[in-house]
Amino acid sequence: MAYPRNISDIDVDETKEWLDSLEYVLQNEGVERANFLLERLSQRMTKTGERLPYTITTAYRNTIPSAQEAHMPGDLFMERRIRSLIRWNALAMVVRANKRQGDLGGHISSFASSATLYDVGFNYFFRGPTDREEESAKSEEASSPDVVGDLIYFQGHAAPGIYARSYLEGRLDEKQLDNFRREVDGDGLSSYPHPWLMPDYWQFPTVSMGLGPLQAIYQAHVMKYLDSRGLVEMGDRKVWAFVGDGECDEPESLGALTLAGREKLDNLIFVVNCNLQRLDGPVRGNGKIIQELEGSFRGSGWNVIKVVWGRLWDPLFAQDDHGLLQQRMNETVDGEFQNFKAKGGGYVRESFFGKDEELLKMVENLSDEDIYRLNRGGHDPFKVYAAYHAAMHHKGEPTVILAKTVKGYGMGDAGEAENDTHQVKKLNLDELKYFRDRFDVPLSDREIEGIPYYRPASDSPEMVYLRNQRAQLGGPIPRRVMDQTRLKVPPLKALESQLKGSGKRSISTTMSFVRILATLLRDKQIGKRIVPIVPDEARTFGMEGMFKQLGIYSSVGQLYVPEDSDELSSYFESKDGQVIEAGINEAGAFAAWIAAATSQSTHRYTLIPFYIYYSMFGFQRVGDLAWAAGDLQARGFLLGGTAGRTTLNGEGLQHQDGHSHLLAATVPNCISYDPCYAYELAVIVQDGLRRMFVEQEPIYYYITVMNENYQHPAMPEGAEDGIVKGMYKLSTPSVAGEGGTGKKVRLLGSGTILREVEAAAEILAEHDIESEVWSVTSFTELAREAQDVERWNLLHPDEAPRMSHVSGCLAGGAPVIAATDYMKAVPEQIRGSIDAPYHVLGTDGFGRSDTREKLRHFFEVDRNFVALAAMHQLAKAQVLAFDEVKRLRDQLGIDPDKANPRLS
Ligand SMILES: Cc1ncc(C[n+]2csc(CCOP(=O)(O)OP(=O)(O)O)c2C)c(N)n1
Ligand SMILES: [Mg+2]
Repeated sequence: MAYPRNISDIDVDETKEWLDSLEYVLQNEGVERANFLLERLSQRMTKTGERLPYTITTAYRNTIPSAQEAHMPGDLFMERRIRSLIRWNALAMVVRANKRQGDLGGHISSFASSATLYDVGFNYFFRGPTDREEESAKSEEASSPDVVGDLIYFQGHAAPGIYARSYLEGRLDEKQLDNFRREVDGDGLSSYPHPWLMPDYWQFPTVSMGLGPLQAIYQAHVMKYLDSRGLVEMGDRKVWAFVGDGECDEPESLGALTLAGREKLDNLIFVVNCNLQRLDGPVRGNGKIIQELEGSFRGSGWNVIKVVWGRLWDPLFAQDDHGLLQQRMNETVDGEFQNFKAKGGGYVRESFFGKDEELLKMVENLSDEDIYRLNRGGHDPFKVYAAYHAAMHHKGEPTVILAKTVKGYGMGDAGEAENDTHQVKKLNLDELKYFRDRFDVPLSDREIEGIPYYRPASDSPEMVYLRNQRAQLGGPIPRRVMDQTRLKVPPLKALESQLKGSGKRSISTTMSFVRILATLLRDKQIGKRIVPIVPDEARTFGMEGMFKQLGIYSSVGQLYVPEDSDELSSYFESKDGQVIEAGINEAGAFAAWIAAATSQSTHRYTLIPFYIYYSMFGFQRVGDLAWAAGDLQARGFLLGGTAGRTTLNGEGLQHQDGHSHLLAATVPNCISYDPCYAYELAVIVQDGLRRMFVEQEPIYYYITVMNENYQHPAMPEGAEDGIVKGMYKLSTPSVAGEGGTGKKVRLLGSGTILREVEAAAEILAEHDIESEVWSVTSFTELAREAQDVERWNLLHPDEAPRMSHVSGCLAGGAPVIAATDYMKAVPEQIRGSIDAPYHVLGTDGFGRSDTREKLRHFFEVDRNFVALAAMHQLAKAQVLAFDEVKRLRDQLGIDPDKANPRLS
């Protein structure tokens, strides 16, 4: 129901009586009692079966009454001067970049609207990480909250403003500013917040809209988790997320609000910059974004602080005895509010106040200019300070500040509140002069022509003030500091049980993974750092035993006796639970994984997260988060469970994953493996621990694990190196005849399809064909290394060429056949490195439910197809006759007119 409902007052006296009663209670018994009465009234009302007569939103005004605002202690004028310089330098940076260097882009109007929102935070609230070396050295123990500071998600398009402040602070120089968006040569500033490109500066990539708010919520959640488990004390640290109002249309932005409300994340503060505009035009021209967001956030259990109006409006509201001004505010849609800032004070007088004689009278003593200057809350440092102050001290709920601003504030004709302001990157001289005058930037007409940066002398009052404010808050931000402590990770022999084979027992690699995880969890050095994360899928992977053993994290523990309390592995929630059960929420689980996988920089305390999920609902579903994880230099393990198009046999088209390895390969620092045997998995996990947590490589791991049960052999001696490089040779079946038959093929297999390849070797042996069988644990890693080698050879033509691992393994001319449970494009990646005929079998096409045997035949990756492909290659190489291939085809019952799985 829209607010306000359009009902007229049919009994003014009765209304007055009710209101007087409320007023009496408020004055004599206080807000709590008034609230109690209202709640009783509303309870009574619901008995009628009617919807409640009031809505979840409040009137279109500031939540904090002006009399209750905390007072900003600093020097307003000084801060305005500093802010104006930041505004100017941010603008100059973008305009210069586009004037001197062609169309490198950049944004002016976003930061123009949020400068005050950031400034008040920088001056009074955002605590920076301290630089105490001894503190980070102590990181075996929990680091203390004053060391690590607050975590701030800056809106991506506001980056120029953040750089401009760092410039004033002396952290960046003019050359760096001039190299904004020139990232290739190393000393430039990245277009947006990217820790990969500026690892000592940016903490969080936010420019893919929606990912910032989602990650911030899980960041706050994981912060509480760490505190609750006694690993990192939270203190009053905060996570701040600056979000665009247009950005709130992303499902990811609002999708996790209820988690924040439910978990009472009072360490989380959202600031939504409600400049009413997005890229193309108004966010809600026909409605009111602030009201809409208020409803969503309140409904999700958030403390909502609206900062709609600046203090210049206060006297007008004070005169609004009949609520007319409020009524006018409530009924005006955002499209009109935008007009008011684009078209000037005269227009506002006429079309806003002009609706009513009484309203017109209110502003009769104000000039059009005065009316235009009636400021919005997000541009008033006092109002913003009061809101931040209230948010900082609010307990038991996360807070959102809905701050109303003007997009392109101060840009005048260059784009202030105009629909195309988002794209403005160039200003003409008159527009620059307007901006300079608007903010009193001390540059002459002549000077301004060169659009210079402006930084007062280091000992000027402005610079001293600026530095002092930050010094009191622990130093400059943004700043990313890594804990470089190398962990002591268990050696491979700790995973002995997985190395020696499963004997007669058939197990899946998922089971093997669960055992590896259990071993690591028991490890004295790293056990407590491990964070198992599941999206309502623990039972799928046989991990329910961990519920009781480790506990599922819940901020309130367990308020009920679980239904299965008498069972060994009952559902056990606890305040210090180690497992993060994210519910059916892959994006949220991934965001929790990211928060844990970056704790080395956000908490200076290393966590080792393992997130296990249905592989189909991984990269394909949350691929952009996986990309952000790369940028973030996240360290941890992703386990794609029930993996493989034909290995997950009974779930069908939307579950069977044949492409996650392709998608994983698109993230440059994601290392992916598709192991078949338990010992391979053990080697890969142990090597991953070493690379990420001892060698500190900025990589993360994606490993597919499967639910097919089979016997696992013991690790062949010396296989470790090949396993991590991506391929190694398994034993070769013997073939009749001294010195072989001269008919030889090389067979490559990965995942469980390796077992089909091994079986194919047996079929081929029956036809006197000798096979070398190779287990390929990662086509992607092989291809990457081969490309790197090729590149090195290209750049060093005068030196002895290097050879890639894959080329070394597959030297010689015998045909090579590769089979995988993934798309053909996965093994195709190494074609260029093979100097022999190469045939690839893969599972292109939509999955479907059936038995594994049927599916492998359908997708043409079973032992028969491997054998057929091998023989066909030998025929092409004139080693045997095509007739023999046809005979084998018929003997194996392969229908030549079989449907093409890619298209059927
Ligand atoms: C996922 C995604 N989609 C689209 C964009 C392109 N984009 C960049 S800024 C922008 C408009 C932003 O509007 P808003 O969130 O209101 O921020 P403002 O600049 O108004 O503060 C768009 C569509 C993006 N960066 N990310
Ligand atoms: Mg906006």
